[in-house]
Amino acid sequence: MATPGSEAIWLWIGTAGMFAGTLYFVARGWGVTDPKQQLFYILSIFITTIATVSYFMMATGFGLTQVEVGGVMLDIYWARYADWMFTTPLLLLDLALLAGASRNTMYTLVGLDVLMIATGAIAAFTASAPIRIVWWGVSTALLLFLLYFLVKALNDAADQQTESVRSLTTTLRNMLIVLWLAYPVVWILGTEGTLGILPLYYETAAFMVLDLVAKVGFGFVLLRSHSVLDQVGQATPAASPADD
Ligand SMILES: *C/C=C(C)/C=C/C=C(C)/C=C/C1=C(C)CCCC1(C)C
Repeated sequence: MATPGSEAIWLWIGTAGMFAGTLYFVARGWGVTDPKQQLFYILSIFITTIATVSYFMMATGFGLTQVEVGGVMLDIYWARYADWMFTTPLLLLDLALLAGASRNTMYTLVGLDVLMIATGAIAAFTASAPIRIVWWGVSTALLLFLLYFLVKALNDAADQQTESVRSLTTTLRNMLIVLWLAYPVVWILGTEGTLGILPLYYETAAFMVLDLVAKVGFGFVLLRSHSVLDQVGQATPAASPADD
């Protein structure tokens, strides 16, 4: 167990933000009785709860360790990877359920995602700087393939959706693509990349903002309209005129 430096401020803000998001989702979902809508609340609440625990662990130093790379000690917040291992599959599940994607699509997305986070964690714990970059490349390639597959799978599922569900799916999909692509960039520029471009203080702030928008912001947009969530899986025949 190590002690966080000045970057702890961002970890405390992250803890507070994730906790506030959790409370908001719990309060908003309290009276919801429709099982289909409840599932989106359950997923969103678990996502921010896991992140609250992870941020608290990091802020208090439990989630921090040191890895020696080329004689230099790097501060590595390992709790991020434990968090992402669970929260990123849940985020993908949120989107796949909204889109009405098939079970096989969900398994494929979750499988690629778990591999991406696992190889990213290996990168963070590798002692050789060049090998770290190789693992980063493997993880980033998996992310690119995952995003390609996501776009294709959601397009394929589009004709099973009503217009408003499709539009919400597209908004969330675009949010996810832009936000998720920023993670490998922050990582390689930050402490983990060993290039020394982005100091830990700024890297921690960047991950905190990304995490809050990708979890609380994403959940906020997803749960904004109950009437849209009500239409999940209820495409009208008129929505697919090309089918005759
Ligand atoms: C709420 C947390 C989210 C949405 C986290 C997403 C994280 C990623 C997309 C991380 C990707 C990474 C790579 C593609 C390369 C290596 C390092 C990672 C793990 C930062």
